[in-house]
Formats: sequence, C-alpha cells, structure tokens
Amino acid sequence: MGKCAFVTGITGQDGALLAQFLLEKGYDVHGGLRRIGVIGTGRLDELGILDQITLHDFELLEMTNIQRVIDTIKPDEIYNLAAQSFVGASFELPIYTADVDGIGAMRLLEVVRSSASDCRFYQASTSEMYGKAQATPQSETTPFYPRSPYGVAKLFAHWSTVNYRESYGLRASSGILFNHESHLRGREFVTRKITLAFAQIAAGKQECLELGNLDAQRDWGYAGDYVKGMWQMLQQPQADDFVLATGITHSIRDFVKAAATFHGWDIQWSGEGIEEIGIDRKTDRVLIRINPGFYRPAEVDILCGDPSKAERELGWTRDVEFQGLVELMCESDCRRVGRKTSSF
Ligand code: NAP
Ligand code: G4F
Repeated sequence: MGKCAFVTGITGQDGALLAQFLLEKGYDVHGGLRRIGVIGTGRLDELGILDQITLHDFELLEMTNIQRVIDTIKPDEIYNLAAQSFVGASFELPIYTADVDGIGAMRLLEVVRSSASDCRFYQASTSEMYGKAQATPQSETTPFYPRSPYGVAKLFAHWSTVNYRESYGLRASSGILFNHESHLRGREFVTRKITLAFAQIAAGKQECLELGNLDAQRDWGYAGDYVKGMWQMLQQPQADDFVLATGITHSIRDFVKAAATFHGWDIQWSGEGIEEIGIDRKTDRVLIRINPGFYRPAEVDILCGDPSKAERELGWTRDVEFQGLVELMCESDCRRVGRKTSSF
C-alpha cells in the first residue's frame, strides 16, 4: 500500500500542485479544507484531482481540530503549506498572520510531538525571512532579517521546526523557498496580477494595470518544480533545511516587459516615482501606472537564492526557467479570459 500524506493548505497553489504530484507517486492524499464562506476547491477541480483526495475540515487556529485530524489520518508525511501567505496583507493583519503562520505551525508540531509517531514533517518556510538580505546569494547559512509581519511569523515557524527537530528528534524539515509561480498563483501576487491584467487588456476588458514598486527584484521559479523539492526533502534519511531557488533574479519591470512581449507590446518607461508610466512604443497606449497604495511599509528590495545544497544533496532540478514561466502564465490567463470561468 502507498504512503499516506496530509497536506495543509491543499486548496492553495502549492497544495494543489503537491497533491497532484503525490497522487502520481501513488500516495493516499488527505488535505485540510478551511471552513470559510466560499469553499475554495477551484484549483483541485482545475487539475481534475478533487475526487481523488480525502478532505478534512482543518483550521490552524484550532488546536483540538488539528489533534483530531492528525489522530484520524495518522499520516506518514505532513506538509504544512497553510498560511496567510500574502505579505502585503500581513501589514494590515499582523496578529492574525502571527497566529496562523507562526503559532499555527507550532500547534501542528506539538500535535506531532505528542502523537509520538514517526511521521515526517515539512514546514513551508520562505525567502521573506532573509528580508533585508545580509548576503547575496542567500543560502541555508545566511542570517535572517525579516521585513514584514509575515516574514517574522514565518521565521518563528522556521525556528520552531528546527527546535522540535533538535529537542524531540522530530523528522521535521524546513524548505526555504524563493518565489514560485504558476497558472494557479493567487491573483493578488504581482506575477499573476500582471499576466491576468494583460490578458484582460488584450481582450479589451481593462484599461491599464496599476502596480507599486517596479524596482523590487525576485528569484522567480516554477511552482511545479518546487513541490517536487518539498517531497524530496522528506525522503532523506535525516531531516534538514534546504533552500529552493533558481539563483537568477529579475525586477518587476523585467516581468512586465516579458509579459508585454508575449502580447506583442514593447514597453517604454517614462517619468519618475509615482508619475512613471509604461507605454507601448508602437501604439503609444499607456499600459502601466503607479499606485502608491501598493507600496509596502518596508520592502524586500532583492532576493536571490543559492540552491546548491538542494541540487547536491536532493538531486533537485528545475524544468521551467523564467521565460517559460512567464509564457505559461500568460497563455493560461488568455485562455481563462476567453473562457470567463476561472474563480481564482
Ligand atoms: P496560497 O496559494 O496562499 O495557499 C495558502 C493555503 O493556506 C490555502 O489553501 C488556504 O486556504 C490555507 N489557509 C490559510 N489560512 C488558513 C488557516 N487559518 N487554517 C488552515 N488553512 C489555511 O499559498 P501558496 O503560494 O500555495 O504557498 C504555500 C505555502 O508556502 C504558504 O505557507 C506560503 O507562505 C509558503 N511560501 C510560498 C512561496 C511562494 O512563492 N508561493 C514561497 C515561499 C513560501 P483557503 O483556500 O481557504 O484560503
Ligand atoms: O508577488 P508579491 O506579492 O510576492 P512577495 O511579497 O515576494 O511574497 C511571495 O513570495 C514569498 C517568497 O519570497 C512568499 F513567502 C510569500 O508567501 C509570497 O508568495 O510581491 C513581489 C514584489 C514585492 O516587492 C512588491 O512590493 O512585487 C512588488 N509589487 C509591485 N507592485 C507588487 C505590486 N506586489 C503586489 N502583490 N502587487 C502589486 O501591485
């Protein structure tokens, strides 16, 4: 019989892609479903795997619920992907974000510890923990300096994972993942915001796109490659921490330009600060404007990861590079805008 995995945050981008990956590996896949107004299983539906997964009511804020779910499933592997994952929102919801992303992870670790099982545990840590980066590129040994309530909460969860491994021998690993995107990315994140808006503009359904800080730089990879790395971490004989990244960084401007090229537009930047605009050189049409409402109280200016430990020790490889990522997201959003059916 195959192994049994429990994925928290299964309705999110990574959760849906990881569930698909684990099903292909023959796992019995269980997922945590949050009781909110709208049941958000759209991604699992889109991948055609909803009926192959066992869903459980799951809330990271509620210890008794976590205990019952883990007691019921008795998983071989737990992937803790659930989080309030939007950095921008964490400035408005700092206490909630700390509770879900920080204490929530510790609640889960406590349940695993008290169950005395041999279950393997994956914590979804993040390059946001490097924040105001102290060295470039960032590796497993680079000091952390988070710049948002989200980064601070995730750092608490990261050190809790390390601490439970060292204190109680939990087989708990932490994946420090740099930004990873896909056609299933939430619309609030900048990459998807750009690809969706450009598809709408091309279809005549939107005037222009408003963005915040165009100069921030991120190390963007493809989420499908990253969920494979999560699984590889839990197959190791010893639990450990690993960076997953591409080692290549691009600015928001670069992403805009690449997505515009997909649509046949040639972006020229004009003006400065909040007056800056992005114009299509051929038609003089204004496609991008700045809205300072999207600036953050503290910004992470540049992230660039060093994945060499994961490449060396896990044999982790990537199939999709930056250009391919932009194209697959643009293509998917053009199809969706044509179809008018997507809920995410
Ligand atoms: P996502 O699309 O925002 O998914 C987050 C998931 O968490 C959703 O399934 C959501 O449920 C669930 N969730 C939120 N609050 C919850 C709560 N209180 N109790 C139970 N479930 C809750 O995020 P993602 O991009 O897939 O990222 C997965 C994880 O990796 C997150 O922890 C994120 O912080 C981390 N991470 C992501 C990246 C990245 O670039 N994508 C990089 C590094 C780390 P609903 O569907 O009900 O909202
Ligand atoms: O796409 P973002 O919102 O992603 P961010 O903040 O890097 O966080 C993502 O990656 C983290 C890993 O490093 C994850 F842990 C986290 O859960 C999430 O998945 O913003 C990227 C950059 C920022 O510098 C932001 O200021 O884009 C800049 N930006 C500029 N204009 C914008 C916008 N971001 C958003 N969301 N919307 C804008 O209009």
